[in-house]
Amino acid sequence: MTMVLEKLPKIEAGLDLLVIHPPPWGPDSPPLGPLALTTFLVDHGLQVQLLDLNAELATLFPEGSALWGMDQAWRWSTPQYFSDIQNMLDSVVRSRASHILAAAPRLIGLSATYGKELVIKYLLKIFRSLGYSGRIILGGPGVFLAEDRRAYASDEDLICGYVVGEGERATLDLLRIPEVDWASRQSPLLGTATPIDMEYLPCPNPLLIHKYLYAKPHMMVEWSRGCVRTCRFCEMEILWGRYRSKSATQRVAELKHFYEVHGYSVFHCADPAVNGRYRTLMETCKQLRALALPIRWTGHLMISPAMSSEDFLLLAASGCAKVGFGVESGSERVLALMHKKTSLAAVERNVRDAHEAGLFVEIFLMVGYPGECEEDVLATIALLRKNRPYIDAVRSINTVTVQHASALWRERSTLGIEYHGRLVERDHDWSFGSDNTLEERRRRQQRILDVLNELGLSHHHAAGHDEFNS
Ligand code: B12
Ligand code: SF4
Repeated sequence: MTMVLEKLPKIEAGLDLLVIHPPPWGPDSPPLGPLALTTFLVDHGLQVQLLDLNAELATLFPEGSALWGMDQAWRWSTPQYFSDIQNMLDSVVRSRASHILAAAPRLIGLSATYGKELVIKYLLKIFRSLGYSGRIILGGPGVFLAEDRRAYASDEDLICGYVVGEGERATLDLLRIPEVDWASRQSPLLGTATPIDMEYLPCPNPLLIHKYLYAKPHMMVEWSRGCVRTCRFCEMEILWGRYRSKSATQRVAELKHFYEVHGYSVFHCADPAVNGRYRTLMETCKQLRALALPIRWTGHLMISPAMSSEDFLLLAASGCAKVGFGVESGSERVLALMHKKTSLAAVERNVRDAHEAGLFVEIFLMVGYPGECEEDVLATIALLRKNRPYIDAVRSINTVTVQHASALWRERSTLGIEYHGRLVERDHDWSFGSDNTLEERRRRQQRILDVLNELGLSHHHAAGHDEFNS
């Protein structure tokens, strides 16, 4: 262990900001958000380093590898399980924390996602126990909402700011705040930003991460931010603001660079919907086909009546290996309630055309949307049976989560969604009328799972961890 610890990246002295990416997160590819942020700030002349604590710990504790499966992410956010994880990691985390404090960065930034609260609070506790009295900021989707930031209220002796939403410009602004203004602050600053145009985002620089921590040549990329649709259960509109896209030329130049300069050959697009701008996607695919690089890419697509069978053949010819469709339900009525702006005819056509073009087709399903009834569950089952030949896997089958940055949450009272003060699973435990309770949604989920098993379709209960495994 000492030997391996010594191999870990040195933390530079004189940093303006040290960005820490804490666990848990998929350890198969570099964390795009922290990497994009670090690249942007370095490009703007700041001394910024990215410490990928997630990958470091995943590498140092191969015996705990199951903990990095996304199906195990809940252990990191459940106190009785987290205390075991903490015991396992403690000496290494303390040692890394003392390296950090010895390097004395002007600011430490922690990347927060839902489910990392206990880990982040644990890190803050260690910094405090080592006598740290410097400044820490938190950024990432896990601190977007005021209610999420409340988890850290008792740590605000160390937290001097939160970056809310898109990180690049807001963090740049925070780093430019004069020392005297920081000192006069009584409560943490809130950094918010107006959405940046994608052409001003530099290509994430893989040299800012330590490649030996990643065994696979996999890279997350982003071609767009935000979404052109506004499905009522989804948070993308609020998290990202208006839809923006890189040009086809910029996207292709970045993939070429990643491949030729850094040796990456498998890419996953983090975009909420890769086909948000249909023409740009088609142009991207044409340019990739012409380049004929030996690369593969995957991404999430919204169901689109505009896409033809030829379009999916073009996707395949460009290196696309797998697509994930947000199908959600087999009921036209529920799709309308969700504001999915799709039809079952389009679902069936897209799924069939993608599969016939040779793409691996995954679909996402949701059970128990407010207003869903028995007939709608039967309609979802019928859709699965009918289209079984074209569906390769069900990526996730979730009982509906009323995410707090969604329209569903904002309109919960008007819609008649009720909570019972039993926030056992944060935003899962709600009911709609007498027949749409958590128990009932789980029953419906199980019914559909039984059908998937009968049809021999692989599935996950929640967002899966096999983004890159095919
Ligand atoms: C890819 C992805 C995954 C992959 C990750 C694969 C990998 N190895 O990277 C997989 C499938 C594994 C995954 C899993 C989960 N995910 Co996910 N995922 C995404 C997705 C689609 C893209 C992430 C991304 O790269 N975005 C692009 C980058 C540029 O954005 P970013 O990371 O947000 O970073 C920006 C800012 O947040 C900020 N920022 C980020 N870090 C920091 C740090 C500092 C210091 C500062 C100042 C700023 C800052 O600046 C960055 C640049 O602007 C997002 C949705 C989306 N499109 O963003 C959801 C998303 C991040 N996931 C989410 C969730 C809930 C999960 C799960 C918990 C789902 C589940 N129930 O299983 C799991 C578990 C995650 C875990 N903790 O282990 C939520 C998070 C919500 C929240 N409030 O935290 C999101 C936003 C989707 C959603 N709304 O449902 N996910
Ligand atoms: S569910 Fe998909 S298509 Fe709908 S708003 Fe969210 S990302 Fe866009």
